[in-house]
Amino acid sequence: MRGIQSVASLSLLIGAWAGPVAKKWESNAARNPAYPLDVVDKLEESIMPIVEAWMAKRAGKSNNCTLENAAVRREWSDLSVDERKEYIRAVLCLQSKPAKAPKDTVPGALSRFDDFVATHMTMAGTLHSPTNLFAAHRYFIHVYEKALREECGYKGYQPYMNYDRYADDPIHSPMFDGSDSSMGGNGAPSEYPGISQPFPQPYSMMPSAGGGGCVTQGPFKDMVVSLGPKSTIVRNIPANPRADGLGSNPRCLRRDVNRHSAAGARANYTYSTIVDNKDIDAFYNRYLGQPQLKGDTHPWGIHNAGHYIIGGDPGGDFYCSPGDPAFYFHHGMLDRVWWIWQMQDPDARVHAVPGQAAMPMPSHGSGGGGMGMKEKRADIHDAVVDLGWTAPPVKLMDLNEQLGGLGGELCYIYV
Ligand SMILES: *[C@@H]1O[C@H](CO)[C@@H](O)[C@H](O)[C@H]1NC(C)=O
Ligand SMILES: *[C@@H]1O[C@H](CO)[C@@H](O)[C@H](O)[C@H]1NC(C)=O
Ligand SMILES: [Cu+2]
Repeated sequence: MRGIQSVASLSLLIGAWAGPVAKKWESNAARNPAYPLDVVDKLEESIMPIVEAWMAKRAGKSNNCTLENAAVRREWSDLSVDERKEYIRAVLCLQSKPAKAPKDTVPGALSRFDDFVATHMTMAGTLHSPTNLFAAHRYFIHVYEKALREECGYKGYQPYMNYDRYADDPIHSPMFDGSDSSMGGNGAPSEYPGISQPFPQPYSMMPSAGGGGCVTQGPFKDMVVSLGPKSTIVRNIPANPRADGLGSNPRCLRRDVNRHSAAGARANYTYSTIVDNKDIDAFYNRYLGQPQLKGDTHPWGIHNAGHYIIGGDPGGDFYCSPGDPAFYFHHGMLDRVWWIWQMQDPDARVHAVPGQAAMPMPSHGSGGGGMGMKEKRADIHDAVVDLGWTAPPVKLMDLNEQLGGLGGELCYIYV
């Protein structure tokens, strides 16, 4: 270990960041030639020397997490077709395992997969306050990835969705083309009205892209959605037997794979969100599309834009959105964006938490408006992220470091 570290720091000293040490992430970094690097991918490549310098500085404080042993989360289409199928197998496995959620409070959780949906519904305040949004979703994805690996024998890591790759034609992309190595197809044409957005006319509605009905192709065509709805997004969905949405309400997976939404998550939007917002609150606000920029024809903010690429039910429902397995790809991308932002200036940014100038999440779809209370800055080091019975409560500030946080349990990078 010591030998490896000194070689790594030597390579830093001489300014050659691709030193002689075999890095797991380099050997894993195969790219799909169909997608040339976009501006955000290039920005990510450019931070690697900074990441390396940061890790050298953190030596002894990263809980044995190193760039050499870090897990690698990759973009969906950079995985081989067999790797994609292996991921899909693990998700289907999670959907076939019995739920651990308490039956009396969450009778609608039919599987381990649903456990995570129920957590997102019941702990929505914890997950979505300005202080918690980034960190709590980082933890949420981590525990989902852990369940795929530990309970379903998945050997890889959670893939992410680089929105820009699919923005032109998402329904014919490796994410959503309905093939057996995709995350399922589009929903059938329906009366889907689109999804309301927190912006004045003419941007108060994310228009339908023609889908919205049941997904009929691909690995999730027979998926049973049970929890929710809790918001009323899609017409003609049977109401949940319980007002809190936690009852059993078996129905199909509905989607409107939406290019209008994706247009607001193109690489130039993501790039600008990262590089034009040096302050954590400004970054946080822009990520949520706030305040609306003059003349912006796709003002959703990358968070909403990424969500409504999927839309439908439960993807368009603020509370139940993790009920569409594509949710984790979207929040994986957001986590990646946060990491790239942090690494623009790690000394100042890694431990920054959105605070007093952060605007609460605007109401979108239905629900979520003004979510959660702001923590007092003095209390931030005591703040806890509690995902209920899904995972042990952890300190908010332990989630900021992707490489070494949570006592080393968080140890991954994106390529
Ligand atoms: C780091 O690794 C060393 C040697 O294997 C071990 O003794 C130590 O407990 C580890 N520290 C943490 C925080 O995991
Ligand atoms: C991104 O590019 C599109 C045109 O391709 C433009 O309409 C939009 O305003 C740009 N957005 C940003 C944030 O630069
Ligand atoms: Cu969420």
